[in-house]
Amino acid sequence: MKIILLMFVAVVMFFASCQKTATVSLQKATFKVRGNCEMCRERIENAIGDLKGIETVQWTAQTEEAVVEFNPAKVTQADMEKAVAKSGHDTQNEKATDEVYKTLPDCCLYRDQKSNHH
Ligand SMILES: [Cu+2]
Repeated sequence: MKIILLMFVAVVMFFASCQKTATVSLQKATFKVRGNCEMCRERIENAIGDLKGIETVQWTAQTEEAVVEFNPAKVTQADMEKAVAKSGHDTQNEKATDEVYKTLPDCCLYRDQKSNHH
C-alpha cells in the first residue's frame, strides 16, 4: 500500500514539474503597422512570424494594427517592429527606409495616398 502511495506521489510530482516547464507565459502586444491590402498583410505577418518566439500574429488593414502573441524570453516588440520596417512597412516606432519602401508594389504604397494625383 505504501508503494502505491509513493508511486502516486511520484506521478503527481512528475506532472506538476512537466506543467511548469511546458507552460510558457505568453505576452500579447498590439502595435501600429502601416499598410493597405492583403499583400501587405502577408508581408507583415511573415516578417513577424519568421522571428523566434512568435506564437500567433494577425494584422488587419482596417485598423493597421498587428496583434501578436509571443514568448517574451525569446523576442521583443522592438524586434518585431524592426523586422516589419525591414520588410517595408512603417510601425509606430520604426520607419522603413526609402530604399525598401520603393520596392513595394503600387497597391502597397501607404505613405502618400493623398498626393497620388500627379
Ligand atoms: Cu499591400
